[in-house]
Amino acid sequence: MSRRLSAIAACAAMASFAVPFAARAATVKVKLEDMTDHGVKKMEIVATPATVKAGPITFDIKNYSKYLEHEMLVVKPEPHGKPFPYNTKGNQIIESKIDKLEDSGDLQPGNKVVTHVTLKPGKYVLLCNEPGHYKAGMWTWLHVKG
Ligand SMILES: [Cu+2]
Repeated sequence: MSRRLSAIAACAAMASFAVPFAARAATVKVKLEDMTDHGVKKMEIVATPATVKAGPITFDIKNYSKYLEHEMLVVKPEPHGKPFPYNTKGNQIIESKIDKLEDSGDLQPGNKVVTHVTLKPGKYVLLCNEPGHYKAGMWTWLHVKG
């Protein structure tokens, strides 16, 4: 990077710090749901909005299931579109082998939790790793823009 460009970059970085926290923070509502909930056809994670600005992000998570435990993990996708390492016997992604940035912990039916994560620009996967849930389709993309 040239000296002039790095000076501009430094100014841009300072400018972004000058923006009040409240103006930058985004909230994503996350619904964890499945067939036990009224009118829901399959296990799913619904994130609203699915695109947010980089920086501090609040996840407002609720498990809408009537009977099942769910969770929300924020994960960096594997490089080159590779699948997540998977334990077929346990029917789960191997969490020690993935780039996990946040874990809501197990949420009982009807329970809620709020978590805060600071994310850089990129594509992330929100998923539930209760046994069988990821394979059943309980995941979605989160796009974080710079
Ligand atoms: Cu689940």
